[in-house]
Amino acid sequence: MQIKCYSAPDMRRALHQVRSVHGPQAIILSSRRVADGVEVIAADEYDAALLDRLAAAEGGDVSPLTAGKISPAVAGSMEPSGWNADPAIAQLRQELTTLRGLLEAELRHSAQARRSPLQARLAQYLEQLGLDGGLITDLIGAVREQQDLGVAWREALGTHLAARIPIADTDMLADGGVVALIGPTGVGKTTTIAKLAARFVREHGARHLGLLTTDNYRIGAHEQLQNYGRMLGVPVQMVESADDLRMALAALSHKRLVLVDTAGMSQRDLLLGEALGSLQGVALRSYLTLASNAHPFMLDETIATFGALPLAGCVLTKLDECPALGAALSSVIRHRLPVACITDGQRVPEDLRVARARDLVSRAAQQVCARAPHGAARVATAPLATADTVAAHA
Ligand SMILES: Nc1nc2c(ncn2[C@@H]2O[C@H](COP(=O)(O)OP(=O)(O)OP(=O)(O)O)[C@@H](O)[C@H]2O)c(=O)[nH]1
Ligand SMILES: [Mg+2]
Repeated sequence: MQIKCYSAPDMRRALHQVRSVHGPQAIILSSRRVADGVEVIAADEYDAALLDRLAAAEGGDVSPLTAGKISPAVAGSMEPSGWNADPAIAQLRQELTTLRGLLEAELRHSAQARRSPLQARLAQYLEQLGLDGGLITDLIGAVREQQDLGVAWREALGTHLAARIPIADTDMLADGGVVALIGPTGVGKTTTIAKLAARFVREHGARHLGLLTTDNYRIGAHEQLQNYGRMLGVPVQMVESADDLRMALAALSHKRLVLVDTAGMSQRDLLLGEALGSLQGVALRSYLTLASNAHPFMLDETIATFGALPLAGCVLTKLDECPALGAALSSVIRHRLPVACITDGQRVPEDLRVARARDLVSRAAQQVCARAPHGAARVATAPLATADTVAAHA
C-alpha cells in the first residue's frame, strides 16, 4: 500500500494532486487544515484492517472515500470541522498521524535500502545520534559512494557533520569585554558564569574581573552567584534596570572582563536583553545558554525566542546528562548559532570546555556506542565511535 501526504492551498487542489498520482480510486485517509492550506493523506489501495477500525469507531459501516468520488463541493466539507469534531474521529486522526509518520519513515528507509543498503544502514546509525531527518539526508548525500560502512560513518561524522557545526570564533574569556549569559530557567547560566569566572580569575587574577547579576527579583536567587563571587574575591553587583546596568558597566569599564548573569526566560529578561543589545559603545556579547538534553522543540523555540536579540553564540550545557547530542547539534546547525563553549557537569570550574566541532562529534558518536549494549550495533559502532577515529578523519 502506498500512502502519501499532499499539501495544497485548498482541498480542490489537494484532491487534484491525489487523483493525478493514485488515480480516481485513491483512498483518502485523512485531511486537515494546516497553516498554509490543507494536508491530505491518501493511499492507493484498500486497507481492510484500517477501515474495520474506522467502522468500529463509527459504530457502523465506513466506506473508503475515494478521490474520484469527492466532488470539489464536497471537498470543502472535509475541512476539519463537523464530522471530525467527534472525539473518536479525533483519536483516529491522531493514530493515523502517528501511523503516517511511521509509514513515511519506513518507506523512506525501504526506498533508501533499495537504492543503497549501505546508505540505509548509515542513516540508521545517524538517527541514533538524534540528528534531524533533513541533516541526515544532507550528510548521506555528502558521503562518497563506497562499500565500507565504517569509512562512510567516519566520513559522515568526521568530515561532514563536523564541518557543519558552527563554532564561535570569539573566545569568551580571552577576548574580554562584557559577556552576558541569557536563556531559559535552570539551564545552567549561573553555574556557567561561576565556571567562567573561576577560570578567568585563575589565569588573570580577581582584580580584572567584574560580576553583575540581573537576577534580583527572585528571593535568594542572587545568593548563588554572591557565594561564588565571595570564594573568588570578586564582588557581585545586582542591577535592576537597563539604566542600572549601563551605570554599573560604566563603573566597571576598567575591568578586562565583566560577566553578566541573568534570570531565566521571561518577558522582563527579553526586554533587558534588548537593552543589553542596544547599549552603544560597550563591547557586549550575549550568549544563549541551551541545555543540550532539552527536547528538540524546546531548543528550537528557545533559539527562535532569544534569536530576536543579537547573539554572539551559545553555550551548550549538561552534555553529561544528554543521551543524544544530535538534537542540540541539529538545532545549532539549523539556526546557524555558533557554539562557544560546553559544560558537562556541575563541578566549578572543571566541567567547562571551549567548543570544538570534532569533540562534539566524537561525544555524539560515543553516545551511540554506549547505548548499544551488545550485539551488532555495538560491534559496528565501537571502533567508529572513539574520538581518535572520528577526529583522525576530520
Ligand atoms: N549535570 C549538569 N548539571 C548542570 C550543569 N550546569 C548546571 N547544572 C545544574 O543545573 C542546575 C541549574 O543551574 P543554574 O546555574 O542555577 O541554572 P540557571 O540557568 O542559572 O537557572 P535560573 O537562574 O533559575 O534561570 C543546578 O543544579 C546546576 O548544578 C552541567 O553541565 N551538567
Ligand atoms: Mg541563575
